[in-house]
Amino acid sequence: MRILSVAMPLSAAILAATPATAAISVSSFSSGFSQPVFLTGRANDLFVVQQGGVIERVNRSTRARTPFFTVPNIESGGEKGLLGFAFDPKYGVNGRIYVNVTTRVNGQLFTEIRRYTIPSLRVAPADPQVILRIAQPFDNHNGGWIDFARDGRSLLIATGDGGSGNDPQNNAQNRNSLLGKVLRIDVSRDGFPADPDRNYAIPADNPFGNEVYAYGLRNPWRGSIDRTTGDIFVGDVGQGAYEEINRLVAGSSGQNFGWRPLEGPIPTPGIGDPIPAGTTAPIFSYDHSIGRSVTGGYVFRGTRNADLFGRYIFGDFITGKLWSISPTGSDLQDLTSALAPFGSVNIASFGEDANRNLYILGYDGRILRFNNSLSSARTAQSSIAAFNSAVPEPTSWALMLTGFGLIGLALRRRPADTPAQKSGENRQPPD
Ligand SMILES: [Ca+2]
Ligand SMILES: [Ca+2]
Ligand SMILES: [Ca+2]
Repeated sequence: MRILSVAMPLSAAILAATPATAAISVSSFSSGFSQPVFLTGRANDLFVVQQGGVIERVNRSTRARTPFFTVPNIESGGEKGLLGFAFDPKYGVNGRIYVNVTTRVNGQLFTEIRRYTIPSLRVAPADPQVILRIAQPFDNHNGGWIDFARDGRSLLIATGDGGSGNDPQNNAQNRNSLLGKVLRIDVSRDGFPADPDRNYAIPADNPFGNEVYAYGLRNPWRGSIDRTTGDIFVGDVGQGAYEEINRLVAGSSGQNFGWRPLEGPIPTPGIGDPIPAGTTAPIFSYDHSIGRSVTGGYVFRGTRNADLFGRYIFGDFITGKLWSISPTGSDLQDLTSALAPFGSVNIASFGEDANRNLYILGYDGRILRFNNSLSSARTAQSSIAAFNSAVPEPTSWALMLTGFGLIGLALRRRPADTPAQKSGENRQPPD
């Protein structure tokens, strides 16, 4: 477990330089999707996951679109719907896909992790199989990201704190709750034969002997695994003060990322909980003068852009800001100018194709792609060498933002989500 003190030398704030800009360009890849919230790739195809339940296949060369699968029986809208998607690592032989959806049964909202078998590949048994069902106390904060860990059978699931504001049930700090967590479950077998809502097993090396892999998260909308290093990155949407990027160094688990006692680098305004010992600080955070809803991205491992290779790309849903940082959170680059030709882009998600090239999903239906860079002749190998020799550095830009955040805190304090704010949910998946 990697433990970082949350104590930050605030006196050092406001000394940092402004972030560097980078000559990165982006072009339109496709458009006309309905609330695209995720994208992944296999071979020469992209799979565009849309919040209402439709998954479309897009040929990367011709850009022709064909239906792939529509997830039935979900409740969509606001922060609900089809929120996460993953191919089984053995999809080519078993045809299995996994989705993270919200659904309502007898008035109760649930998160369900479901497995479907694509009929064209294999005759499906009783589809879907609900792998995991979690009751949702409130409609918002349903997390979303799922993906398979590198072991090929453990599914990682990002769950929100349940919803409302200020995590009123204190779910995120409760290691017996499945809310406000990164969960890790073994979907290859059923360790709970008597429980129809738990059709998976607990990996033997989970840190607390249950589903919990890391905790203290508010609404971890988008995460990713760096397939080169095994590090896991999770963007956690903040409440009224800070947005943050969290990192689980490869092989580490059990981190407490701090919510609700902490929001980003500061005690959550209006909470006053004692700060738990041994919390893990975000590698990067920014306050609400910069952006208001972080969209976690990817460490770029594609072939198209050597300038981005090995850097973590992420953005903000509300302000359309686009950034990159080193995997330790240093060396912030502002890439937002690359989006200027496209006007305002509500960055709902990022996604990778089979070559790990990166796409940006605009919630209005546009899919953008990073262009080849001028220096793309640089080999990936040299970039890997440079990355591996990198040494963690202080997050000076985050420190500066921390300083500004504290100065402006009293002015920006926001209480629990109000009905008016809830009614504004339909503007975005993550709040
Ligand atoms: Ca919820
Ligand atoms: Ca079971
Ligand atoms: Ca945190």
